[in-house]
Amino acid sequence: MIQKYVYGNPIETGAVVQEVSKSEGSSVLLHLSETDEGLEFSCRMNENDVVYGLGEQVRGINKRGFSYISYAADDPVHTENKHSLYGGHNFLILYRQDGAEQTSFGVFVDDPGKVVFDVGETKRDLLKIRTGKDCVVYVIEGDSLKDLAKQFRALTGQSYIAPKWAFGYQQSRWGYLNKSDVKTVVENHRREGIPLEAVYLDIDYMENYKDFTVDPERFSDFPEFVGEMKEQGIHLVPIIDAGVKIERGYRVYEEGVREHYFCREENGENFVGAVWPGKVHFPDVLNTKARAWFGGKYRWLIEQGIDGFWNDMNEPAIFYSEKNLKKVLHEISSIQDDNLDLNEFFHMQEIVEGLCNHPQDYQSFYHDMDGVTVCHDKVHNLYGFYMTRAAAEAFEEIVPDQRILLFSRSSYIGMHRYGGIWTGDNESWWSHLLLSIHQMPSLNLCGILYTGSDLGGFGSDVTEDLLLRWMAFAVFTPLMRNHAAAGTRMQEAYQFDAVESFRNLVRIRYALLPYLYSEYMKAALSDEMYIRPVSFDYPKDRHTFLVEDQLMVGESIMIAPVYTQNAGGRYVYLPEEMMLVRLRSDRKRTYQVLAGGHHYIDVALDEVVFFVKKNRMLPFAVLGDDVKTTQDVSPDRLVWIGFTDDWAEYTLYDDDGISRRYTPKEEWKMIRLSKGEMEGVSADASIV
Ligand code: MIG
Repeated sequence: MIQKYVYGNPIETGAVVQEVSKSEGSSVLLHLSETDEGLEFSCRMNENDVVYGLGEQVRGINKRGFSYISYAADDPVHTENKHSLYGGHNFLILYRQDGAEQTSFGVFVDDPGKVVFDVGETKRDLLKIRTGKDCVVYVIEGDSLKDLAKQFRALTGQSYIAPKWAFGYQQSRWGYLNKSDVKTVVENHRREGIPLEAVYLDIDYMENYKDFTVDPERFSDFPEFVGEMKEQGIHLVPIIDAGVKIERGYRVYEEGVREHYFCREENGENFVGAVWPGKVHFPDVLNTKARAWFGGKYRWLIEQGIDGFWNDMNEPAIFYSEKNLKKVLHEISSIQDDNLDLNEFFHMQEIVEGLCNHPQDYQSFYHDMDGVTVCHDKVHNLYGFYMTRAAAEAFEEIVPDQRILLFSRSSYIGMHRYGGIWTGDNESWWSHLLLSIHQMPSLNLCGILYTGSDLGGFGSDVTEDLLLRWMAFAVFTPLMRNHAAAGTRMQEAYQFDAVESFRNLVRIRYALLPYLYSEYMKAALSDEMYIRPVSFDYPKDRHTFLVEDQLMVGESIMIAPVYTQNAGGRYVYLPEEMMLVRLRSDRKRTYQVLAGGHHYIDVALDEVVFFVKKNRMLPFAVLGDDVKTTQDVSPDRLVWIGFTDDWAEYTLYDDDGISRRYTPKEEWKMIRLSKGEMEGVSADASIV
């Protein structure tokens, strides 16, 4: 059951697709009070209450004990003291394990401005949500965690479906400067027998960082190059940045100015910020016409054979605004001849550093939301969503029956209908591998299924062992992309001594593809979660609510990644008897039945392990020696891995992977096998 409460005069955000009639008053589950700045919703939390959700954020799966602020931030240092990352995902579930006085519920705050979730940071037993004066609050009640998640998804719409090739292994780096760099990456993967599906083009492919241009020298004869890559099974995925370079004669800029498609200041002049291209204007993607115009620009690249994009810098990130820079430079020049004391020195340092993503800049420009002028600050979290929506809506016109890969850095609830996200500029830190493990279920709960982190870490130098562990985890995340920042250690799999281990890890991903793709598609088409906290499947087991580093992936398996350096394995909690699957490679598989409870599992650096639930099974592809892409994974050559002492069933989903005709449910293939027909250990075998 969903209740909708409307406060003030809220902006239509497009987050919700289901009609819900308005309820009077306020929810009895949340105590409402008004402050000078806005509204405050609060609720007491019992000792054992668990809070899930909030999407892309720092800290754990259970969000208790910290404050999270939805205000999209271009902040590349994702440490646990931060309150905001790139998204605004204002949905959480408060799950009550005991105490029948109130039920569990979900709450979605539809307010695209700043929203604060104090989940027991200030007071341990108090949840406080602070919003603006104008917002819509949806309160969802239901029978179970899965049911609450599903109702929320019905409210906000079906998750984006990527082409099947985007479930293959992908390589990226900021700093592939020309065609020859890209070719080298492809050649090395092919030479080493590491499957590869896509190479990303970061900002270096453009001419002076201008959107919808390709550098004519470094990437000459671009359509031919795209075609040549495609012949080798490689998709090129260019980046699109939010800011449009101010440059006379540059078509996108000139059209935008002429048609008034850019965000404006109060005095009507186009707002000027600076990002990679230098000074830019920001397309007003919240305006229907401007959005159609900007989205239409992607056509130029699609016509050259491009079928995937990543949208960056769309918080939007602003290195500095023209206005603020003037002010700061003026202030600095005025103290030029002074004998600065330390306070003055630190002040100077602060104002220079503060130029980046300055709150005042976000308050100083405006959108024309189809006739209504709205200050950016009030709708800040919508920008990345609407930039991505611009592209997705255009794709429907340009290639109505073809799936295009699309994901964004910034996002808001509702964007999951148009594309996925990647989790931005993490670091080559072990703690960020764990952070990624935490973020996946939280994002899935918010509808964002197509997602993953920069494997190996974006900033800093990766080490071989970290990349191995990271990839062993990412075998299970829909987006499996190795990406790194310019200036860091080269981190393609073939750069390391353990190249054979990397090959095995990627091949394991391809062997699991029939399962992973099937589970992704079923989750997307049925409004379910592809990756979940363990408690979602075992809510009666109190222990599972304490598990912060194991995840359910699809309907059949649980994973327990190793994320600690020099650990030769880890402790795992099994909520029931399960079958441990150990993959040395896609061909070396061993099985072992483990009793419910705590176990220590050895996991070598080059192994993937997972656990099959009782009476479940999964398809596993038999790969040829030379698998290059997802095209080489044959749906007809499967073995079934299962754990049962009798029989098991599995609904196998498959389709052409590229059209938007998703096989109707009646045709989903139900497969029923007895234990003799599958690989594994019978559940009545001896238990360890
Ligand atoms: O200011 O395009 O998160 O993935 O490589 C940095 C360069 C801009 C940030 C993205 C990152 C990308 C980088 N971009």
